Amino acid sequence: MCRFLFFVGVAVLSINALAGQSVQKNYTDYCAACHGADRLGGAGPALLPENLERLRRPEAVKTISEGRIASQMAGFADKLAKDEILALVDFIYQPLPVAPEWGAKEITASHLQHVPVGSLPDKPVFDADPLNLFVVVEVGDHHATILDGDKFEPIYRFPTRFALHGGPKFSPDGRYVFFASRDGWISKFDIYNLKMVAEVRAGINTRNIAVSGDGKTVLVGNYLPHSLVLLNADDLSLIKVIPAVGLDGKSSRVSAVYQAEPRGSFIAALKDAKEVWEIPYTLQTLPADGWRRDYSPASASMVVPPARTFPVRRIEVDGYLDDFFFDPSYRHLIGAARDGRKGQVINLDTGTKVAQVDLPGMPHLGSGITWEYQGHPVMATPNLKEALVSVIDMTTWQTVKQIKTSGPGFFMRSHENTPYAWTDGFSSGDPASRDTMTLIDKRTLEVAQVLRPIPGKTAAHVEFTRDGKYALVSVWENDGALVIYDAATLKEVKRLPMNKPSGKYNVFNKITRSAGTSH
Ligand code: DHE
Repeated sequence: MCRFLFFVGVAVLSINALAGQSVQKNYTDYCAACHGADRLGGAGPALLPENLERLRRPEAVKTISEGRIASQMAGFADKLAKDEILALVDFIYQPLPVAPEWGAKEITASHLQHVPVGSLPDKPVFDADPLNLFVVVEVGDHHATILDGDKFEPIYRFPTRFALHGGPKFSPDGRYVFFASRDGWISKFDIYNLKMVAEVRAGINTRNIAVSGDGKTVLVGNYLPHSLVLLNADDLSLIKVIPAVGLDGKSSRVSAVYQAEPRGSFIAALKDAKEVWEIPYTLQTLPADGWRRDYSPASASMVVPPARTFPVRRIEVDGYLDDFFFDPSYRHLIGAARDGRKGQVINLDTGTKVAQVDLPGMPHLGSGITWEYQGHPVMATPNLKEALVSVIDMTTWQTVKQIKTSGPGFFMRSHENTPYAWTDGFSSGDPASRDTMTLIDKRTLEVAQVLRPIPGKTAAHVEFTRDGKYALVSVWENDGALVIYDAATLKEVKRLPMNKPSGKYNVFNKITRSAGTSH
């Protein structure tokens, strides 16, 4: 009996070893040329579990079998058997045995300067109003479209890096747009000349970027490695890498980075450290309170960081905060943990917690917006788990109202010149609400209307033209569209076919930090 078990055991081990060998060999033969021998990516994206979170396994099987339309990815169903494809899928969802390096050396080596800095004309090559353009990110086939916001006509469509995430960020004059991909590629695109200027890979798994208010610096937040990366905005060359290590000595993923222009600083959210980091990018006088270790105050009461040294101010907080919203002055930060029911309000000047806010349904603070309600500034955020929009008074930090919507939302938008705040039902598991847009009257906090841009198809993410007269809604499907509404009559005025348009960003609204849009 024992001998029988021994032989079975040896046979199983041998089969596994063989399967392991063949999957490694198949990976080397068919995948490594584009995705890298180390799975860290090359012409194709990195194939690591952290980077594949948005790709469900059946979709991965389909991609390896059939390829991916409008990309270099070929199908392998004619070369690999079904079980070999399944083994490859299992393989790419396995973590790497050793955490990969991605430091200054690797970042610098990845740098691509497509166009010399300052060599392109300073005048747009098109007639459209450069401040009323939209940058539309189409994640279906990894492209972006520059759209004329007056005529609603595409001006130019170009390929982006694989899986962009977070809002693209603009230079202060709106001429350049910066993108981040989940694979860590940061790209700078010249909108006036419709040309990619430079690219660099700043991480292996990146969250998002922020561009400083003076337009000189780009900050990148990474999950892998645990780092912040500072780049020169003109050519995306490396300034420095800041390892994300908490006061307890443990390293942390960076959840997100933001730029706080009125403060002349960047703010970073850390996923695994009970700290918020502020990194000044200008010669600004900042209060000394709350500065820790990395920077010694020059005087007891005031701190003047030297130019472009990017010291880190650590603000210790009560718990993990990984999703942020700011009041318009950037004096207060509202932070929440993805799994928490309470948000905290931190006064960034003093570095102290000043209030707690009720956020019961897992808020998506990154989508929050603000407006004046009965003489008070309020913020509103959708909730990922409940069909509610939370409206919070930003002077008392009390909940003014929880507004019932048609489904849990993901994105929310408005504009100074429109009475409605629009939110989707994108986070709903129910197809009956995923196709809706709920319009909330900002004056009454009542639901004014529920729209169904294309019944049965997922609706998401709204953005307004610079004058607030039109709202552009994404129909989040491969055969999707931008559905453009007159924001006053709520009548559809145009429909543009798009391939899963994840988000669209109006240059003017972004660079003027409209209260109705994300910053
Ligand atoms: Fe996002 C913005 C975090 C999943 C599409 N998302 C942001 C921001 C953060 C964030 C912190 C604001 C940063 C910025 O714009 O610079 N997103 C997260 C998550 O933690 C979460 C829930 C899980 C994750 O895997 O990262 C998540 N996000 C998604 C998606 O599944 C979405 C729908 C599809 C995708 O592309 O991955 C998605 N997130 C977006 C978009 C924005 C965004 C389109 C920009 C919104 C804007 O209007 O500015």
